[in-house]
Amino acid sequence: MRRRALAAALLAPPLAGAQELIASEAARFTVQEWATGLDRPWGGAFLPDGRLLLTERPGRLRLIARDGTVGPPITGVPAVDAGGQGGLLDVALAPDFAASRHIWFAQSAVVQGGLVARLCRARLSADGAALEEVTPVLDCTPVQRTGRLHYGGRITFSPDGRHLFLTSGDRNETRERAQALDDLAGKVIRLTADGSIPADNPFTNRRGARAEIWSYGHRNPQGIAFNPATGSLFAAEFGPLGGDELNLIRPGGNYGWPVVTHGRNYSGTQISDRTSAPGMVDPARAWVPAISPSGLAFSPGGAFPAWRGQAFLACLNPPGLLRIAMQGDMPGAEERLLWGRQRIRQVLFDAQGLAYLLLDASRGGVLRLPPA
Ligand SMILES: [Ca+2]
Repeated sequence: MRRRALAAALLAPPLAGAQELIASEAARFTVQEWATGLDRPWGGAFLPDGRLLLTERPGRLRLIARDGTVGPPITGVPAVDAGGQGGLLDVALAPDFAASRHIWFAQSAVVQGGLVARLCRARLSADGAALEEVTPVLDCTPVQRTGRLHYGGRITFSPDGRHLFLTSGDRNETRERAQALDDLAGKVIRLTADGSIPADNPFTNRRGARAEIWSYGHRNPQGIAFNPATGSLFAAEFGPLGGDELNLIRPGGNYGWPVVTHGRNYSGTQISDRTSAPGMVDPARAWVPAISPSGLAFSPGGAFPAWRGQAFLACLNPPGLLRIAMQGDMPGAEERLLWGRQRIRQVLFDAQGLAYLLLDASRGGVLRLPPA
């Protein structure tokens, strides 16, 4: 792949095989086409050796070498239903991956003639070629007979490695699922690192409530990450027409959907006449018009010291990368980077602080942003 700096191309779209210089308010970086030929990459996790374990939504899992070389599909991935917004979704390494080689992933699965978002654990073989001991751990039931939208499907671990968090969407057909505590749709779910239900979850002792629930009232959260400066958990979710949200997630919190929202139906009609209500948590930030935020990550700094602790959202429509300066847990000024170009499903940072952008296209790939 040719890689040359094009200082003159500040506002031009990226050229195939080329490198482009971008001057951000906080940092100067270049844009590299790092990995190509990927079909709707959705989530990824860096292995300790620096390779990237990456999902493609149609149902493939691959290892990407440090130079961007795309490996063959890893065998043993279970069947997914890739219709609508479903498929193979996020992947995360178990905190003890170096010893156990365990990984976790989310997918849409056919169950009882319907569809469900499913969390699985597996072991990545020593040579990285196969998944072994694939174990479904949790289905976000009840199973839904119709509709292939709003699975959520993003996974993160707490910084201490003791808990796994999974986002689950409302599945779109019946919005009130997000408010129902006997239903795992429209939730942030918390499990222990081995997949069991923690004894200290907020609804463990509430009759009729699912003990896996950490927070509820979510529409379609596809971003989740811990703020390294404060240890707080944040999630990003798609609103309907307008009303996308960044939320500071607290245990037992009701985030309002569909009772309160800043958004409207796609037809323009009203969903709710309220954007806020007692007992419901207001978003840390809401966007009207929409930005369609999928993945969320906080920069570790590294090669970009000025970005340390700032939040980055992968946006689909309008497409681009949104940088949010954080003051503790308060979102501050925003900067729109690479705006209006390519749909970005997820943003990842490697150990050196370089950002990787997963391009949401059937002929997609991964961009890398090294310092200029
Ligand atoms: Ca909300």
